[in-house]
Amino acid sequence: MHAPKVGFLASYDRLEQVPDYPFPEVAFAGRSNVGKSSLLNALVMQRRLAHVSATPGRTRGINFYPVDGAWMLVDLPGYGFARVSKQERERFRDLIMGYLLDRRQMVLANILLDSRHDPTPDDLSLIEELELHKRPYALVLTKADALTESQARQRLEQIRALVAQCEHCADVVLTSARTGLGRPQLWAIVRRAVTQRKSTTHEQQ
Ligand SMILES: Nc1nc2c(ncn2[C@@H]2O[C@H](COP(=O)(O)OP(=O)(O)OP(=O)(O)O)[C@@H](O)[C@H]2O)c(=O)[nH]1
Ligand SMILES: [Mg+2]
Repeated sequence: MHAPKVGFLASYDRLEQVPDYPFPEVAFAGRSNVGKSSLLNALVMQRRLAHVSATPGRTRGINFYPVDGAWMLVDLPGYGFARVSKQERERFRDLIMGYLLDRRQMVLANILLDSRHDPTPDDLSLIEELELHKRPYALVLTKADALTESQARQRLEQIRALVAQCEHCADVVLTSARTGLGRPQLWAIVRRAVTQRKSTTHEQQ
């Protein structure tokens, strides 16, 4: 794989502020602290692109990272973090759900699930919403370095079974931002989504 050329473009607090960029977008969403920013960095092999922190609630806006001048990675704030004000939680929810369900440019949402735990009720209701709205997503299990091989295999089977009947789940992949596990698979899933959108847009012209 070539090293992608990636930079930071902009951060927005509200969806209404986000311009109609003419590029396909691949988003990272999931509960607070699940490892979204870390995995985005690992995917493009840059250590300090998206801000990472042990304190949940680190990513507060919607952040755009252009890749090779052709498509965008989008880092979203996390959901399910109790220690922010009700007002801030509602702002996060509007931002995340508004983006994931309605953003026309979004070709894939990577929904991150912590491989060390069962999915939370918030995770499950997000997956349900994506299915209902026919939105393309992949389930990405994070922090697999903290599991034994058999625990990891069990978790992968559990999540695969969960989406066995789902129509819009592109894939389930086991990853670790720490070891790079699953990176080639995730890259392939992302590239496929971007390329598909490009070819359909081309056909329509
Ligand atoms: N063991 C392990 N820890 C990880 C991995 N990825 C991230 N972490 C840790 O998990 C914590 C949260 O990482 P972030 O990437 O900031 O998580 P986030 O989902 O972007 O968090 P918010 O922006 O706050 O929602 C940090 O302490 C990371 O070092 C991983 O693959 N393995
Ligand atoms: Mg983050």
